[in-house]
Amino acid sequence: MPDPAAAFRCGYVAIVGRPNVGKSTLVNALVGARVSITSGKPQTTRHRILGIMTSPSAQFLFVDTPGFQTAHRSRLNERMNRTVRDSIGGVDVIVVVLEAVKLVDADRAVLSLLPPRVPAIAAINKVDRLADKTRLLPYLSMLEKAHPFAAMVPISAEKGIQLDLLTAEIARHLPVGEPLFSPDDLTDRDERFIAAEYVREKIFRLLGEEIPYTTTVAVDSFAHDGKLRRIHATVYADKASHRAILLGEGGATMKSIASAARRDMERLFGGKVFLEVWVKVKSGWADDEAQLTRLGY
Ligand SMILES: Nc1nc2c(ncn2[C@@H]2O[C@H](COP(=O)(O)OP(=O)(O)O)[C@@H](O)[C@H]2O)c(=O)[nH]1
Ligand SMILES: [Mg+2]
Repeated sequence: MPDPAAAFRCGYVAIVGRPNVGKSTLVNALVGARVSITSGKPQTTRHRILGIMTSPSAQFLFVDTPGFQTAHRSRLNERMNRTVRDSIGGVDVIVVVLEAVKLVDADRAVLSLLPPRVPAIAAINKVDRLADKTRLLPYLSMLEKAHPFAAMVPISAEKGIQLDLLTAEIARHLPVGEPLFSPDDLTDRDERFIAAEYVREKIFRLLGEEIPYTTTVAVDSFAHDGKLRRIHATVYADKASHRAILLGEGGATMKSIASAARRDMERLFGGKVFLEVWVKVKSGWADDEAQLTRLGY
């Protein structure tokens, strides 16, 4: 009789949590590549993105999601929250990312979405920032009361602390099955999508509070020219004044955004990239259903 414990496992793992707890950083750390963009600002992730990790015994299909948020109402945010709800249905395991040692209302809102039938694992992130580790103990007993977690694992996505423990806990709940993707695949998203995301990431990282939220990026053309990738992208700003900030003095700001994005693309794609970025004004795109659909939300 074959040993069922030795059989290959494959399944979907939703990564959920309030904005900014480190969901995308965790997905990237597990996959070993930057498939999902990250920044210190909430709402960096706007789409459902699959990060794929294949070990000798299992294939993990991590579903990164936008942070579930309750604060701001826009059509874009409604779509992002719908994405979170849709991602939770039909997965094999849910990893709830929390920030050590916090449990705020926004975390409880996420817990209230968890379906009772799907095992949920708490990943208590950013323990590297926790000077006093004894604070974890009372925190864990509080969490235990807040939700019947299958496991609770303190981790640091950024420093790579206890990620092997987390994947071992996840693997226990994956169904036995053949891999759904090639072991080389890191994501289900294509290079065109990632190119737009990398530009958006630099905007989130380099520009102040308001601009990133009122901005989106579309790739107009993506062509292979021998080993070179030629990419033309447009950044859509909500107002003319935002366009001016995005461009900067003599276009200097957009130039540094574009070259940082290009360097990241070259690293992930493994080849030279020519990137040209235009900045245009498109008012009200985040509340315009037709625009949102056209822009891929
Ligand atoms: N100190 C520390 N910071 C982290 C860790 N994981 C993520 N971060 C930071 O938290 C911020 C939000 O991360 P991100 O992955 O974009 O969060 P998301 O909104 O939940 O996807 C970024 O500035 C990350 O660098 C961690 O383990 N330790
Ligand atoms: Mg994210």
